[in-house]
Amino acid sequence: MILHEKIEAQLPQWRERMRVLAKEHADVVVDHVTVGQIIGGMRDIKSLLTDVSFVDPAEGIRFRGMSIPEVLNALPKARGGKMPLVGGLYYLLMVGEVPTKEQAWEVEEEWGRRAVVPDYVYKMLKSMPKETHPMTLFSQAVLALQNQSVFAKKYHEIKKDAYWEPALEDSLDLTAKLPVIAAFIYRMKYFGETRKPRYNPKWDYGQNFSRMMGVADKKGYADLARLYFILHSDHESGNVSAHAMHLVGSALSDPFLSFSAALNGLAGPLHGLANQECLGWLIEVKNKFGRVPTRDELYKFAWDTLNAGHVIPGYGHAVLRVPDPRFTAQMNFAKQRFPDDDLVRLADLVFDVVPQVLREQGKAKNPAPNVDAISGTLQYYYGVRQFDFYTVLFGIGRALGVTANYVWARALGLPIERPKSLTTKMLEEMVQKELQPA
Ligand code: CMX
Repeated sequence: MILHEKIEAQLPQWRERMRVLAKEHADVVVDHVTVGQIIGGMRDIKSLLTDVSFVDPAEGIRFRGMSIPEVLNALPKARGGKMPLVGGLYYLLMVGEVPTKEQAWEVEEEWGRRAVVPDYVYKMLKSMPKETHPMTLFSQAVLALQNQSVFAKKYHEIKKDAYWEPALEDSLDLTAKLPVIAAFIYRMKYFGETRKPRYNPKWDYGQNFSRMMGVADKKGYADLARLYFILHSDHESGNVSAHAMHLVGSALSDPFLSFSAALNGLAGPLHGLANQECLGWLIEVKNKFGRVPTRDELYKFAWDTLNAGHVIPGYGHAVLRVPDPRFTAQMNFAKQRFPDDDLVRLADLVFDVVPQVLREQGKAKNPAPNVDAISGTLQYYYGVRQFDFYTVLFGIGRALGVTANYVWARALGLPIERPKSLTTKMLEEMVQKELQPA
């Protein structure tokens, strides 16, 4: 299997780099930690290791060193579409090289062979109460698949340096089944349909998802699915979903257990749920005016939101200090395909007005849009209007990045995570010591 061969070939070199760092330079100081960072959610403490992606505050995410425009340009495109094959992105994240079209298709074909979801998972989903949140169903389905884990089965039979191999098997199985499960949840929850979705190995990941969701492809939803999964795949290791996957995986819990945990974190309103809030705000604006407002009307509405003590969703970022390139890629997609859509015009106007308002308010460190400022708008255009489903879409994409990290964490033998805690009294004593005259 192509990913297996490519990763195996790189292992000696990566393991040697890790050995040199860990054995010969373990005492080199990387960062210092302040009281504010300990109380403030460990913000910005440089303490995680990943080579899969890096967020540059002045530029945004880079996947394996490549910016979003570079990735979208370089990866092989899907047949009949303008967006790259998701299989090509998975190859890039796993291997660190841009694949040829054939190599990208090898990943797609692996997915095609593995995209069968066992009957008991469907039965379990069907037996859940109707009002269950789609993210709960999604996470449950992943957990239910855990008994299929090759990693869990082989754990006692193999040595540590071979863990990455069943981890890769599980990662491919998991990522192959996620679009099938998500589409089933979508059709079941909102349309009462319980037919098993059929993944056609002749089509790529995006096309299959579009067909299984029942969203007519003539309008380009397959391309949006490809773009969406690529853009949401990875954002370093410190965000809640990626970190949850890494943390649980560091206990050698298999990829199904670990990814279910990642989804539970993604389901939180401060993380993956934010995209639905952004669309909600845009629709609130549109409903209030009954049309796309003028610049002045929007300026006042934005100030009213702030004065009411609310944030403007889709703007600001904990790390980024420029417009999120994931926002820009999605805005370009919308402007190229449906520039006259009211919500797209509104999102564009908001992009013009809100940064100015946030700058005038002077609080947000970054007044620019983040990925969520537009992502819901695109789904809405294609008829996926069930807001609470949007985080499931995020979850499919996020699986690509976090499983690549999982495989490499096992390949490099990264140990169980165990930071040290302090008590409040200890922090106060440290502060007192600092304040005492020398
Ligand atoms: N509207 C109003 N106020 C904002 C703001 C916004 N969009 N963004 C930041 N601020 C405020 C903060 O609430 C904070 O105010 P207080 O000092 O009163 O607490 C102040 O500006 C400083 O915040 P910051 O350091 O710039 O931002 P944080 O790192 O604390 O928070 C984020 C980042 C994304 C949570 C914040 O910008 C926000 O709430 N944005 C709106 C919600 C949103 O879009 N979430 C999606 C995030 C997507 C992602 O993480 O990928």
